[in-house]
Formats: sequence, C-alpha cells, structure tokens
Amino acid sequence: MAHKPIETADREEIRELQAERLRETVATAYENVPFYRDRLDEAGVAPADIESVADVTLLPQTTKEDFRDEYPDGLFAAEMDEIRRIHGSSGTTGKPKLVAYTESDLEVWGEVVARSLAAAGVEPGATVQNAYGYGLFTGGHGLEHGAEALGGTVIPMGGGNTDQQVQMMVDMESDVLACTPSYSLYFAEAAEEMGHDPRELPVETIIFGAEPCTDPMREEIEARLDVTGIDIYGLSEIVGPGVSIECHEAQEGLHIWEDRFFPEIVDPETGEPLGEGEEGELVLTTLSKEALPVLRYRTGDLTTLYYDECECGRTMVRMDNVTGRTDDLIIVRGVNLYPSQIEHTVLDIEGVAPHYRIDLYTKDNLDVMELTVEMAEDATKSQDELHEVVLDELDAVLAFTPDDLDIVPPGSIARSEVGKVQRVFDHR
Ligand code: DLL
Repeated sequence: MAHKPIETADREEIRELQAERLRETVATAYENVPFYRDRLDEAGVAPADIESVADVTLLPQTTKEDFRDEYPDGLFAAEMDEIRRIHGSSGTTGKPKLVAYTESDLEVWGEVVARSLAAAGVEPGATVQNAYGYGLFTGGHGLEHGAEALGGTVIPMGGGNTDQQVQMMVDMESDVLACTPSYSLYFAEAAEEMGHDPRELPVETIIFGAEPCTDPMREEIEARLDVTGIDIYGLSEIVGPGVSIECHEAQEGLHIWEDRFFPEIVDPETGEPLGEGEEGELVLTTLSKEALPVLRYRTGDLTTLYYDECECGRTMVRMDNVTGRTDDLIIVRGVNLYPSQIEHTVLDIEGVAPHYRIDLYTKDNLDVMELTVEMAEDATKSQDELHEVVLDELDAVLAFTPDDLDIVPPGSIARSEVGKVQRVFDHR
C-alpha cells in the first residue's frame, strides 16, 4: 500500500506539483547560489521562463566536477545557521562532494526513505538492522532516519563487525537488514562460519543499494538467505538513499519519488534528452531541497525510465536497476564492455560463486584484462572444466574473452566488509 497519496496520483497531478516545485527550486537557486545565477544568466534563462516541466531542458546541467570546483559550500543555498547536517560522498580521489540539509530537508529525506521502506514491504514495528556505514556517507543515517519515521526499530550497527551483526540479528530477531549487496553475501558466509544456516536467520527483507547488483547476484542473495532482496537507489548529491526503490509487489524497476526528484534520461555523450524506454544517463533535479537545490545533475548512472502502470498501483515512474556507470566502461581490444555484463554472464554459470575481480593492465601499449572467478563450494565441475565453460560463455554472450582467466578455489577472492565493493582494479 502507498505510504503517501501522491504515490498513486494521476500523471497530471504529479506534473502540476512538479512544475510548481521546479519553479520554486530554480528561483531559490538563482537567488541564493551565485554559481547557478551565473550559469542561468549565461544560458539566457530567467526563473520566470520556467512554466512547465518541459522547460527543464532550458536549464544548465550540473556535474560532479561542479561539486568539486565549488567545494566546500559554493553550491549551498542556505546560511550555515539554517543548515542542520552536512554529509559527503567520499569518492576515490580528492575531496569529498559536500552536501547540506536544512531541518525541512532532513524531514523530506526521512519521509522518502520511510516511503521507500513501505514500498519494500517493511511495516511499522519492524526491526531494521542497519549495516550501512555511518559518518559522512549518507547510507547509515539515511536508512536510520527513514526507518524511524516509518515507525520501525533501528539497530544502528554500521558497517563491519560481522560476527556481532549475526549475533545481534539472532538475539533481536531483526526482520530487515539494510546493507550493500556485496555485504549481504559476506554476512551469509560469516553466519555460516558461525554455525548458522543463513536461511534460518530471522531476516525477511534485505534493502540493498549503494552499488550495482545484477539479477544473478540478487538471485544468489535471495536464495542464500531466503529473503526478498529490494534494490534502493540514491546519491549524496541529490539526497542520499531514497531517490527510488523497488516495490515488493513487482520487484521490477525502482519507483522514483517524482514529487521530490525530477528524472530525465540523456545521451551520455551529448547530454541531449532521450525518449521513454531509451537507455541513457540518469539526470536528476531536486524539487524541494532548500540547502542544496541541484539542477539537472548528471548522475553518471545508466538506466531507462518506464511510465507504464505497475502492479503495486503506484503511478510514479520506474527506472531500471542501475548496473553500470558511464565511467565504468572498459575498452579492451576494441570491445566496449561494462563490468556488470561480465558479472551477469559469469554468475549465470552453474558452479561459479558470486565473487570475481577484473584487473586491467597495459602490455606493449595494449590494454589487457585479467579476470579472476571464484568457484562455488558446491561446484560439480573441475577448475579446468569451469575455465572452459566460462570462456565459452563469455565468447557466446559478449563476443569477448579476457586475456587471462583464473578460476580460483572457494573463498580465495578478498571480501569487503565495509564500504562499497571494488571489483575492477585498473593498473594502467
Ligand atoms: O550510495 C547512497 C545510498 C546509500 C544508496 C545506501 C542506497 C543505499 P553515494 O555514496 O553518493 O550515495 O553514491 C552514489 O552509488 O550514483 C550510483 O552510482 C551508486 N548507487 C547507489 N545506489 C545504487 C543502486 C549512496 N541501488 C552512487 N544500484 C550512485 C546501483 C547504486 N548503483
């Protein structure tokens, strides 16, 4: 059931609300953020030019470089005395992108995460064990606030301490585990080592996000822990977790909370808008953020939007699961590939565990890929047999084979206990 009536409103009502909020957002950005005033002036667009949502395309786009250039607070639209919270996304290099929230922003964030949890089938009274990291990262605090706003009980475990997490889940009978997809597998392995059957643990729903999860990976998580796995998406620049989530009824695409975030899909090369059903880069505009209004943010995440009806009754647009980013693209010997394509193909093979790594090198001025794939505990094929099957499958599905393929025994690939998993190691 929808948490808020707007989730099932008709398109016209949604469009009207979006238009009203878009006008306010552009006006706030223009008045309070010199960066946006300059950009809008350069584009020759005045806030009064924005009438309907179709006018969003008149607005300049914002990139992650803009966040970096405006570090620390150049994009903030509120004074420090109105800002109640700062978060940041670490990134792998350089300074974090800092993001800010007023009291009202925190309330909206709590509301969209509460809505997300409700869509995931989590009910008030549920015990939510939160294994997302706390600190500058938005995962821990975001899920906590939303679960409390829904009327749940939060166990703020944060990342890591897995033995303690398993024990806590058993002792407190946690219904929900919130964590990255890779951590849920780590959690299952640790539980097994502690003598538990992961399928017998109390958890019924895993709210996973913050990193991509292909279908075979989801199937593995759901089977290993006998849970429903729900994909939640979000990013610090826009709010944190809670931009969109799968509904438990359909588990097919993530409903974007369109009354708060306006989505578009653009061609990643040209930045030009693409039509419904076309895959491209997700671009988001905040519709009610006070401290950090963001116009047309180039997320770098690749997906597709669908406006058709969903069996859950929600009318809010759905996006496909994000399995790739524009900057993930690997080009080896002229073949363009996303790591998720390799993951999808390899994990579909019987006898392969959901653990792999991709190493990229340069040899004699050419890019070279080494793929390491772990065998499942219950694999019936030998290492050599799996080697052949994996190569054949990659060739058949992707018309690609790595320069080097290593099939390694169960447990050989290092697991990540905290943060986001890294599977691609670029040594070039
Ligand atoms: O990862 C927010 C979050 C926390 C989302 C907890 C879900 C759960 P950032 O650290 O700013 O914020 O990273 C945002 O992570 O642009 C995507 O590339 C990726 N990402 C987030 N959720 C998903 C997902 C949080 N469900 C970046 N599937 C985004 C795939 C995701 N990628």
